[in-house]
Order: sequence, then C-alpha cells, then structure tokens
Amino acid sequence: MTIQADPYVWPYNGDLRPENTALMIIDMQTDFCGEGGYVDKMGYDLSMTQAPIEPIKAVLGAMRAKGYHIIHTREGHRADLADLPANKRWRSQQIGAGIGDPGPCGKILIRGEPGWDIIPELYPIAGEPIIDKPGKGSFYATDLEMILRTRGIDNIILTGITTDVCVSTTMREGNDRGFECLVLSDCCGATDQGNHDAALKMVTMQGGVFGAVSDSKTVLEQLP
Ligand code: C5J
Repeated sequence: MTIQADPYVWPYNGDLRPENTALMIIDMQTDFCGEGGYVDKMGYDLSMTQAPIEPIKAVLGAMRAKGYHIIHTREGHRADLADLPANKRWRSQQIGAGIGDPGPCGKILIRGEPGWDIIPELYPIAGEPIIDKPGKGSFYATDLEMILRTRGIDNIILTGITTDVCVSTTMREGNDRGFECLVLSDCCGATDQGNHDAALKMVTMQGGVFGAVSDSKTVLEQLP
C-alpha cells in the first residue's frame, strides 16, 4: 500500500498501515493562524497560514475514520518563561510580538493562554496525544519519539504550520531518527510563499533527502 509522491512512491518499503502510520498536525494554534495572535502581531498575511485548515480537516477526518494515529503539537512556553531562551525572546520583541507579552489573545505563545491553543476546527479528540514543545522541532525537549516508538509508528505524514519552520524542522528531526516522512503540500502554510515552495522543494532533492511530498487529494484517494 502506497501513496503517489515526489520524488518516490511513499513509503519507500510499501508498508503503509493505520497501525504503523501517524498523521502529525503541527502548531495549528491561534497564535500562528488567528487574528491577534503571534503571526498576526508580526504583520504577516494570515491567509497563508489559514490556507491549510480545510485540507488538514479533510485528511484528519479520513485518517481518524480509518484508525490511523493522530498526533498534535503546540509551540509554547511556561508562564514563568523558564524555558524561553533569551535570544528567542529578544528576537520576537524586535518584530513587535514579544513572546510572553500581553496581546489580544492573551500572553503570546504562553501555555494555557487562548492564543496558544489549537484552533477549534482541528481540536484533538480523546486519545490523540498533544506534544507541547518549547522549540521549532517537535522532537526537541519532548516525549514525541518515545510515543512514536511505543506505538510502533514508522511512517509520519506531516501537516501544519509553518512549512519552513516547525514542519520542516520536525521532518528533518524525524528523518534523522529513521522515521519515513511524507509532507502534504496543501496541508502546510508559511508566512512567505517563496519559503513554502523552497521548503517543499528541498525535501525532494537527493532522491528524497528528508522523505517525500504529496498532497491532500492524493492521500484522500489512495490512503489504504
Ligand atoms: C514559527 C512554527 N514559525 N510553528 N513556528 O515560529 O512554525
């Protein structure tokens, strides 16, 4: 069982089953795609980070119905900022969206604040792990790898925002750990179209240096 993808039919070994495959939905939080959140405060075009909501919803519905593992992530920090590196805080302040500062959706990127949570359209249901991460990658300083190994997951289908930052970092981290990764082009969004396109193109180099690229339509048609 496989899915058409670029640059190879995915997964490489043809072993695609609900038991060994997870859909990862990365950082679909108000802070990244909602009015008044972190990305909005930085002045970027929200339509680009909102674009993947409907395609993800469709893939999520299909994969839930077929019994695939679903894993969500949220980027955020402790209220006391103990896990916020000083340089990350400083950079966010330079662009007018200081992490930990008050905003229309509560304190920016702080755990428990309204802007930090996953948007209602894609909210997790019981049994779907949520990985709370302080960084861009979903493996760094989290128990994601332990959860994947404990569940016997080999294949990861990546979606979410942003393509060039948290999705790309997670794909690279997963690939280095031996997970077989597929990213869905229309189920991701960036704050810049060129960065979105480049992040996806990079995956396809060297025979699939980080895995492969497909899209929601193909997955919905071909998912076993
Ligand atoms: C960013 C993310 N872009 N979720 N975070 O800072 O990609």
